[in-house]
Amino acid sequence: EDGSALWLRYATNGQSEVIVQRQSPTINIAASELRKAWLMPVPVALEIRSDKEHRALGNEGYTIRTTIGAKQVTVTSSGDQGLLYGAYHLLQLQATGQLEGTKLDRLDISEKPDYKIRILNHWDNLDGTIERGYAGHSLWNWDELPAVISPRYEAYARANASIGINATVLNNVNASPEILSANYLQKVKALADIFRPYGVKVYLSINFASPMALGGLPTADPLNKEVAAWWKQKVKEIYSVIPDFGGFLVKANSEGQPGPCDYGRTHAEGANLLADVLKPYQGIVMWRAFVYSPSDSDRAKQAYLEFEPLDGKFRENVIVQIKNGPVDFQPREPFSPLFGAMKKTAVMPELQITQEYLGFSNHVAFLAPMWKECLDSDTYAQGEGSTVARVTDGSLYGHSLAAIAGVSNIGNDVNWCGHPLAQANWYAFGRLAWKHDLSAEQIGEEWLRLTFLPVADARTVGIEPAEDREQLNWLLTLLNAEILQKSREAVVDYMMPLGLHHLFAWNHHYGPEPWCDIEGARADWMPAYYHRADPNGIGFDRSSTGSNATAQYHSPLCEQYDGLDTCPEKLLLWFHHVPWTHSMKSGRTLWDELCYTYDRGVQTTRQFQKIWDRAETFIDRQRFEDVQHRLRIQSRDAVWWRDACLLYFQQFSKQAIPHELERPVHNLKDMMEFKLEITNFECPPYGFTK
Ligand code: BDP
Repeated sequence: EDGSALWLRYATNGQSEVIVQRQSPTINIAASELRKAWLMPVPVALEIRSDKEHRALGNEGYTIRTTIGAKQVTVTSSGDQGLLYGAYHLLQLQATGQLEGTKLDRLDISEKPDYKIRILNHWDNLDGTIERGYAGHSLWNWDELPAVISPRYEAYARANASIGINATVLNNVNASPEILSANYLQKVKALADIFRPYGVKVYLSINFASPMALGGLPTADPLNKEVAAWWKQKVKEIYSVIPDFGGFLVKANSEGQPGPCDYGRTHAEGANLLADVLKPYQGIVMWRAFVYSPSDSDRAKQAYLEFEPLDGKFRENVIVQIKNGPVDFQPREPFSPLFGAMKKTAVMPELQITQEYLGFSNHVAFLAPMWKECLDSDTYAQGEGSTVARVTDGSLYGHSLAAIAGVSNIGNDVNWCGHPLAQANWYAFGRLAWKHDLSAEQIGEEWLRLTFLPVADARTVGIEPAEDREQLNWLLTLLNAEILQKSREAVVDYMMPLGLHHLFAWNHHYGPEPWCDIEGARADWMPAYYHRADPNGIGFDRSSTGSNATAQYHSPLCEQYDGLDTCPEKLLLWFHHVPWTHSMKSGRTLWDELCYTYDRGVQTTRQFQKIWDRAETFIDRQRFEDVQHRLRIQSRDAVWWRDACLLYFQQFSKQAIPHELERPVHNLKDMMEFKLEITNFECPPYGFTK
């Protein structure tokens, strides 16, 4: 059992009756999945119907109903894609035990996605490495494509389709111009052809200076006629090869990437150039708002300052892609104030599935609670109820373009995601992109059942199935409540308690380096820029007495964040520089509260080990031991984080660690001397080992 089957562990006895009206590549997949895996005693019919109800659900939406006196289950959609999604839904209900007894007789399900474009962003380079990838190398074997087609390409498309993901950006946002060469477009076409019947559309990241690098032009100025002509021709070429190509993702004028600002033009002028040439083909531009320059005071304010004034200046087929928080995928950030600030422009959230700042694929961190926190945040942009979800799903401002992106955690590791439990994050992204009001608890439970039940069932057959089943259900509920649901908060506790942020080693972002200070490096890449510890206190003053980033939020949030006493404590040091002696809601001083929070992170992680060991007799050895091994690393790392941060900050606070708490087990000097060598962002086998 190597984990390669993901959450798709349906039985395959190949007996079932499936009734189809007509054939198409997509319907054929739906029918074949059902024929192989449908075990219930009634046939399934796949029906295309464009009545009012199903037209309203769109070609990806569907209904599932028990019909003809409970003698048949019918999946109905106005489009082929909806039938495929409906088929997977039905199989998932079966696999999680939700069709047992009389439930099958009363099916009445109606589904429709909240976001039109549910897209993965692969940060995969053409040389096979993955930026911030911790599950091996790229799945795309560019050297062998298009001649050699790995079976994993189809398995990838199938896994995505099974959770409703309908789009993918194949290459890194730090894009090589090469991806648009005729040679590479043939490779991209080969992948697009495999993904198409599964409803997964291909997009590419582009390098804004491609007209120079690839076309030999002297400039990439978006207002230059030859530049525009070059893009027009290139886009024509792309569509002649891939007729349903989705469009471009662009990282421009960010972290050294070229962009329109190099020529004194705005982001809107850059985006519109591409939007205009893509428009005749219904292509779109996803233009990233991840911009910050070393000169300005507060990095957290810069995307807003740059983009908010451009609202209304973008073409209709441009969507601005915004990271969930204003800095950079920290384990906890407030939502980016750009959500709700741009009203005339469609905007989309960019979430990070890969755990760049959450322990790579060594630490368990179920991210659904973090993404929910962002999506459910009220921006108050149009009064109460203007959540980030509603700002981005198109409903608040009536945008027809609605999308959500997740930076993928997939590599060519056999189990796709490195950590066996990290598969839950790929799954959760798909589920939330489909329906953002699903709860993290439900998603966790679904994933655990789909991933572990069928295997355990197969193993327990013939022993005491009923009794085992009960215990297994109990165990999965426990794993969900006590590991998955608590895991992200545990990471926050030991990496960034109370809103303290960006204490990561500056290049690899794995371990703690609050002391890190590299000569000549950008100040805003150094931890001291963020923690600002001094003898008086700690934290970044973003209130009206400081950088005034709080003013970028709508009332009443701006006042709430601005006040030291009204700011939620989990974001306190994000928004305020707070005296060590400040009295917290618990009655403790800030210093003591920090100590307690770090310690809680360590204790919770140890608790994960205890809980996981209970799974030993139910879960196959390979996955059981793999997780057990990684939890050991995580527990050691949690201690490393706590010791490094507390001993370092203690130099400023000059206060003792409360006597009732565990003592540090590392020396500050050792930790400061330790250098973790990580090349190509691969996952280190251990954290601090000295
Ligand atoms: C940061 C990563 C960097 C990415 C950048 C981005 O450290 O590797 O290129 O974001 O999103 O989080 O463009």
